[in-house]
Amino acid sequence: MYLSLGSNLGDRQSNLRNATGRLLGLGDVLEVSSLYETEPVEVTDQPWFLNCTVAVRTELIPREFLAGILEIERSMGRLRTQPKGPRIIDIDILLFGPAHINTPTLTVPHPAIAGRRFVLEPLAEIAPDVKVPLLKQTVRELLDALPKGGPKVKKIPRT
Ligand code: PH2
Ligand code: MG
Ligand code: MG
Repeated sequence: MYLSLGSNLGDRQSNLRNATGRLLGLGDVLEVSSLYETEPVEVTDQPWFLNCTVAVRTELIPREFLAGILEIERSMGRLRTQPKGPRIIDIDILLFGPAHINTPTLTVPHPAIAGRRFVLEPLAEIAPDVKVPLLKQTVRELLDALPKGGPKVKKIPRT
């Protein structure tokens, strides 16, 4: 299963590292992408984000896993003020194996995956050949299909 993590408040890098550590309480963290400095999309009047993606193996079912990530967000002090606005930490489920999920609280594959370079670039680093259910394209194909010149995404070299 693949997650997107984002932060644009406080020490963004520590927030991503902290959240990744806490995910160990929900399953095995198999892989973490590089960090990417990304221009905000949708709500553009907010600080730039750091984003990354994470591969996790879990025995939890999606509803339990979602409860776990919401609890991580809450325990890290996330306040829900403005939708899509600034946040200490956001953890989104992108893909959950081959599952299609459509409930009022969870949609998988993530409905915005195909349009977001800040998701597809870090995901292509760890899972380029994974097929996205419903869209029937791989992550690499979706990334290659994005228009050039959209919101900026800059990979931060690992040190
Ligand atoms: N998350 C959003 C809205 N806009 N922009 C970037 N660059 N990165 C994000 O993680 C992000 C965003 C809503 O979750
Ligand atoms: Mg999000
Ligand atoms: Mg979210």
